[in-house]
Amino acid sequence: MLKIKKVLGLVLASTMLITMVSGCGAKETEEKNKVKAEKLTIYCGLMEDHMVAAVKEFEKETGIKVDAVRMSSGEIMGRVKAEKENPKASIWFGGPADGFIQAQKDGLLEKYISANAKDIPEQFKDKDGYWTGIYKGYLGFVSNKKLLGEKGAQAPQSWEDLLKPEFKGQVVIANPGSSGTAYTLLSTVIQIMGEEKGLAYMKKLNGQIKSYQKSGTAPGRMVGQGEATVGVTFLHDAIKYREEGMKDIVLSVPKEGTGYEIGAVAVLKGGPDQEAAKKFVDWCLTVKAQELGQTVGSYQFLTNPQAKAPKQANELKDTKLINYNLEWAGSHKNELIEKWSNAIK
Ligand code: S7P
Repeated sequence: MLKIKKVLGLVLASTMLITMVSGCGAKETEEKNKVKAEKLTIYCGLMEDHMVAAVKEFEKETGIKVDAVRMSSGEIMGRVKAEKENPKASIWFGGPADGFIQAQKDGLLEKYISANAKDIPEQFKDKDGYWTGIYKGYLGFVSNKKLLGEKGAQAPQSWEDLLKPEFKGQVVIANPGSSGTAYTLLSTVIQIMGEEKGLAYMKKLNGQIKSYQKSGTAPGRMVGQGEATVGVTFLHDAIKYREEGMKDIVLSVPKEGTGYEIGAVAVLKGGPDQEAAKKFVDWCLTVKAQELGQTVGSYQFLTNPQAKAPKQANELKDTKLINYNLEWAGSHKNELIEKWSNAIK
């Protein structure tokens, strides 16, 4: 009898154990499925290949499924504004912070101070936590060595040089209305020359323009392919094209100094999947995420002091920068673009 009781006791105990273990397994699977079900829609201002690499790594690390669309700054702003009542995306990833400041003023951003933001120096983030900087890039001139040679011209060394007769119809920039890069150009010129002289300069520059492109990355590519002699772009983009084989690319910087971007990330207000969005911001501030760009040819300086800057950025380390007033640039974005548009009519 005692023996039977013992056996029954053992059977009961092992059944309980199995139930507990399989219960744990079910819970784990349920947790996993929950993570798997998490998703995120991102509007991205970075180069396409950088965006793809970031999405792949973030998905791998978190299991969150990401849907990302590459657009220029002005396009992202337009899309987010149009979707204000029914937001489709939850993250704005990359592009100059001027656009983020404008978006914050328009009530389109959600405040989020990531725990990882403690690692990012003050000058690279919004003091109220609406956006956080992930990289820094310098504006400059890109020229085509072969075309310069054919004209007996030198690469521009100042903003005035772009107005030289040899560059008539040979300058390519993007449209400040669509492009964050081109807005950095407009705002830089106005910060250096003052509004009146700056707009007069942009009007003269308009007479030199071959074409206005949608994206600020286009001038480097066009100049590299010999479609135009000079352009204004973020210099790290020109380095990328040169590395990819456009050997005629030469870089130069205006001696008066140049403007720069702080590339940012932010949570969009009222977007779906806010928790996943916060995880994405957390991730963007990590060393690993910041060092990912250089593996696909994105050579900006980085905002996390522990992250290793790409060696290619070394070439730009002595660039003379102006004291770019980002807050002013962002707050006056709509107004300056309208004034520029009227000035070049
Ligand atoms: O990812 C490279 C990069 O230069 O692209 C952004 C650049 O402004 C292009 O966007 P737009 O088309 O709006 O001009 C920069 O933020 C970034 O460094």
